[in-house]
Amino acid sequence: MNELAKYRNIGIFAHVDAGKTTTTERILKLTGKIHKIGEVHDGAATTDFMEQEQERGITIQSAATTCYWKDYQFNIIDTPGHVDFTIEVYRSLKVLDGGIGVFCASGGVEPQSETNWRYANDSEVARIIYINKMDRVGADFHGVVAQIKTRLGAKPLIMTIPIGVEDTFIGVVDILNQTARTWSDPADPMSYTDGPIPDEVIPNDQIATKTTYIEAAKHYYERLVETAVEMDDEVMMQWFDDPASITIDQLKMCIRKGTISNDFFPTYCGSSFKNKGVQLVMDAVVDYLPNPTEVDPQPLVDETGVETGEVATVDADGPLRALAFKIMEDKYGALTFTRIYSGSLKKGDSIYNSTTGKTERIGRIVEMHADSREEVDSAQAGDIIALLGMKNVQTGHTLCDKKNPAILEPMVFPDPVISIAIEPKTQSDMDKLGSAIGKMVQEDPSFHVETDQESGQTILKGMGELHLDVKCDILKRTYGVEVSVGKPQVAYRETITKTVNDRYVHKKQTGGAGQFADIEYTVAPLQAGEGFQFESKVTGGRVPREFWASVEKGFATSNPGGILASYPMLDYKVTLTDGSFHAVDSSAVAFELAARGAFRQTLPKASPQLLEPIMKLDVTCPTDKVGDVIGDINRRRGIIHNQEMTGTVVRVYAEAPLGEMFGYIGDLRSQTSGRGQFSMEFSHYAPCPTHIAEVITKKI
Ligand SMILES: Nc1nc2c(ncn2[C@@H]2O[C@H](COP(=O)(O)OP(=O)(O)OP(=O)(O)O)[C@@H](O)[C@H]2O)c(=O)[nH]1
Ligand SMILES: [Mg+2]
Repeated sequence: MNELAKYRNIGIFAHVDAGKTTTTERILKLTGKIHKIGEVHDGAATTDFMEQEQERGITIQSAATTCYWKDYQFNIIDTPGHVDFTIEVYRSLKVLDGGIGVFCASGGVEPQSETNWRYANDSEVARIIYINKMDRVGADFHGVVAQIKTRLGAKPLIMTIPIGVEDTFIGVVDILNQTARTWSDPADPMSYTDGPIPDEVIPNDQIATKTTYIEAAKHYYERLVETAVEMDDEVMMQWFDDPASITIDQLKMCIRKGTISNDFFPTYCGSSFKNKGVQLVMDAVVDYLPNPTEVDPQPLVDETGVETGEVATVDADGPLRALAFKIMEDKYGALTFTRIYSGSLKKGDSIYNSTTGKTERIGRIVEMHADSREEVDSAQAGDIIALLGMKNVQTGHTLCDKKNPAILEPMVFPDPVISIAIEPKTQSDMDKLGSAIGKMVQEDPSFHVETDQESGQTILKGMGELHLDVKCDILKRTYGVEVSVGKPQVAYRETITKTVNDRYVHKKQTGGAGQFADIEYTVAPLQAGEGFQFESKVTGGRVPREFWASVEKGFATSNPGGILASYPMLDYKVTLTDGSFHAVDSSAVAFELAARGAFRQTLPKASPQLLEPIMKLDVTCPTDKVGDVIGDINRRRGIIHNQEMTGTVVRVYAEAPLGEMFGYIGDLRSQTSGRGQFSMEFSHYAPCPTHIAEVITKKI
């Protein structure tokens, strides 16, 4: 087992198609983990091992793999870029210590890169930046660096600049070492030589002024030193006194400090596909990204999720604190991916699940390599491993030592925005459906399943059309369940717009003990995003304190109440103002039932309103088609926020209701002769126009 200082738990994240999986494949080749490079578009990349990934050429689930570079253990998670699978990025960031943010040299800062970057900011994950696809037409290293500054508000620290561009891209200038690394064979990442920086003028399309590579290298070296020395007072003083005395090791130490504190992001470039530049990124992972002991330790919380002030200190000899962050079903059963923050565990150990209160024995421990695995006997703080044989563990559960229990900060998952109804084709499909769905829901907390009370249909809920499409495909191919699939439906919500004061008395006298609860209350609308709130202002014990929670529960569990169309009610507050009770007949149940009655009685009087999900759109289309594209977005009740010209294409930023966006990709393709692209993510809920709301509520 390696010492903790030599661990690097890293994630690779970016927009769809930026080259995360292609880059991971190169890392695996360079570390000797695989012998032959497999390409994404041939369905052969190691980490895209699901059939659905190979056919579509996209990553759907994050894949973990372990490899060694210069004696350092890399635990790498390759994540998907498509917004429908964003939960995979979210949960990976939770368990990683550092990341590589990949950007496409011609696409720039694309929407999902932006979203994932912000997630990483929230989790304070240290990152290096890798600008990939320098060989592509339209590649513009400095343009992307500028976008990173303006769009992400981040500070890139330029560590390499490209030599040549597009089909003349041959390698990079290593700014810190003031050397040039060039590759001779695009199929072989090892075909490089380190030599002097070329004494040539940089092609105009990269830098406006006619500088040479030597001049540019000197310029960026000076910037790099100035930025780096600021991280350490001693080095800074030494630099003031004698700039020439600063060593490369001192600079590396300073860059490491600034990277870990998120002051800046060491920035590299290359072409993973053409096998150029990836080694420098791997060296940067070792040199600049934190080991598990260098990141803020995970906070512990109490049963209600409030931080206790204690943390899970990264120490193999400490009490066990591990987080189950992903469950994956494969042919051998359920694998529980686990990050150990503190302590260690061995095969056969009994561990305590503090979320469920149950104890379980660990069957086997494996180190994952995409879909293959290597058995290990034990694992310790800092490790990311998978456990076999866990029965009652779900995503987000804390595993610990029964004698010294603790709960790690839980994970929060996004709510699904669309749903489809499915129906098994035959009785045998019906029989298999329940267990298949059970396993799939375990694997993916952003995938929900419900049974429609009236029609008896099974409703699948997810993050987007692609998400549910993939689920239906998994049902069919992995579990052999054939289903017919309905049209996608939008997950609407309801709210109220008026404040109402009201009273409800629940009274029942049937033979024995009666039931009595009397409540007076106000229901009032809240701002968007505030959810459901409850407060009691009752004084003088008119409704005893012990029943307040029952009143709250009664309102909360009445949801979805079917006020307009049976969608969950959002953003409203109930204030209990007064009431009365009976010494014998009042009980928690009576007050809960009173609140349920109150919900049905009062919410319809508070001018309920239907809310629809609004999506953020980012559409790219050729300049001559932009009129058609904008016209179409307007017809879909969209609002255009901004347009940006980049080369021969226009990027249109807009928002539109999800209900109008089904099948959009087909329409966009036909408007733009197949050249348009778009991405869409959930933004917020907004009131649905009356004429549309009427149609929807009538359907129910
Ligand atoms: N020209 C060029 N193409 C590349 C480069 N890197 C990746 N590609 C191609 O871009 C496509 C997408 O690459 P992937 O590695 O699947 O991208 P990804 O970021 O993993 O995509 P998702 O996981 O679906 O979000 C593939 O066809 C790659 O061969 C590169 O450096 N240059
Ligand atoms: Mg991928």
